[in-house]
Amino acid sequence: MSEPKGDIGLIGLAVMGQNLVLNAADHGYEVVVFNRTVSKVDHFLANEAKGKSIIGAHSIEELVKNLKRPRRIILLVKAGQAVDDFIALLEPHLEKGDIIIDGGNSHFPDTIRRYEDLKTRGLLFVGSGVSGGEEGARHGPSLMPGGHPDAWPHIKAIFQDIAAKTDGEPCCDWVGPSGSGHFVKMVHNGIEYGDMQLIAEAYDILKRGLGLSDKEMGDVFTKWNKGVLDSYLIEITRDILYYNDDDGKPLVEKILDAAGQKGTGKWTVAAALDYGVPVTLIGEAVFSRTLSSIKDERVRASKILTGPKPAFSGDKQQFIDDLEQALYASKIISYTQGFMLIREAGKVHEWEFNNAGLGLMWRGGCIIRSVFLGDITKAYQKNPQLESLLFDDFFHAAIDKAQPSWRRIIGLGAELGIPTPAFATALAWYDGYRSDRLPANLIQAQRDYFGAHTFKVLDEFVSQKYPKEGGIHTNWTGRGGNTSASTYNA
Ligand code: NBP
Repeated sequence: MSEPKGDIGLIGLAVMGQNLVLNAADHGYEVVVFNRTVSKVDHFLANEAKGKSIIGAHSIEELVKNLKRPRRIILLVKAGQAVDDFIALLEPHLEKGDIIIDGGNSHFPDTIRRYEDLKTRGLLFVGSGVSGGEEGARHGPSLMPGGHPDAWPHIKAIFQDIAAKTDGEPCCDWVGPSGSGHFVKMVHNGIEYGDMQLIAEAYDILKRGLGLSDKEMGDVFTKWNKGVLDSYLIEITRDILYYNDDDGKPLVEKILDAAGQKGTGKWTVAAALDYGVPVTLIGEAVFSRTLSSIKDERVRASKILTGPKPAFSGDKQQFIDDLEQALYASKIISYTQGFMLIREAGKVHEWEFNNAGLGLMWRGGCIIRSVFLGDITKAYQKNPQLESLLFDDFFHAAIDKAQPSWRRIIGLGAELGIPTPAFATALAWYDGYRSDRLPANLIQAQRDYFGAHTFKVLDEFVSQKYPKEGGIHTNWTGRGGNTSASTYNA
């Protein structure tokens, strides 16, 4: 057989796979494609890929045979068992040093498992986040590859060529080893949940609070998209609000108010709980979707339970300006929490994340792309060790400026009876984060009272009676003098 010509293989010719193949072909790469339902290969070649230099394979063996060494194969199939099944099918045909890249939305613990497993067999496994949907895959996605470091030199050129570009820089860089790429993609999706929830709350306030029409709300979003909130999600919300159905009425108002989810938001919150990181805003975003989905029960509740009737009677423009600031401040908190989660996961897994690089990867191509991510990149470029985004001068000043508006909006939401769970949790988190003393001392006392869980005292009260080491237990129903130092739970 003549020398293989394929630069890269791709398995999975659904929306993402097809578009990524066309993107790579446009950049001069020879792609070999395969799909479980083999007829889709021929259909793709005869239609979408017509006239392009793409090789169709009708078996795994044929796919592998057509690839240059080391073979590079991207899987873009449904996350879960399909990925394991294709790895098992590929393995017997691959050689040491060949590369398998999973570009689907796999859960990062699965990626860690696959990475470890394939490493023992000399195969280089990469889990890469791919964001930007169909449009991104076709014209430049944000790519977040992480896995076996030896794979990166072999995939760097193609990944950075097909990725989105911002200010001439590719929205793709090496994230780190093992499951770090998929971890970062998961957090990206969680942040996306948060951004969408914040925008939905702003829409609700504009609609129910101010009584604006969809066209008027579209105008507000048009203006916001020229300021600090300039982003893809604000832009598409503007378009959605302007979109009228055939009868001239806004289509969005006909849509059932029950939000779906595929699981990446839930995974982000579960990881936050596992690592003990207060990622409250994404948590609220996930729970808000679940509250929305119990539509029938909400309809029954709406007929039984009472509250204020939303009716605003102040300065509307001031309100809209306040809302913009409240949305901006809450978004800063959400990203602060997201980067905190990344920091803690980095410690647990010994992944050394480059936060400025992540900002750049998310700055273009993906769903959360925004001008704001450029500011995040700058903050981490200025100080790669930045402990919290809020400690950066730019974000510190932005939060300071937004604070009065932010507080007014949450107060008004409560007064008008319009739920603002994401705005409110962001502010509550901010007030908690900036408190050097929280009421957790009382919780510790309660835990010791009913469960002898012990407590520690503040440094200034450390003494023979209250030693620093070990837990202290008190008989709370006694009258003093019966505190005992204990090593219980120490
Ligand atoms: P889907 O997630 O709908 O997957 C379709 C592909 O998976 C087809 O090639 C299908 O083969 C294959 N497949 C299925 Br379904 N079950 C299989 C099984 N048991 N064994 C082998 N192959 C199986 O496609 P997509 O929307 O293009 O997404 C691909 C990946 O990219 C997913 O992990 C997704 O989460 C991720 N992603 C999607 C988006 C997006 O906007 N859609 C964005 C970012 C990431 P068949 O043709 O034979 O049925």
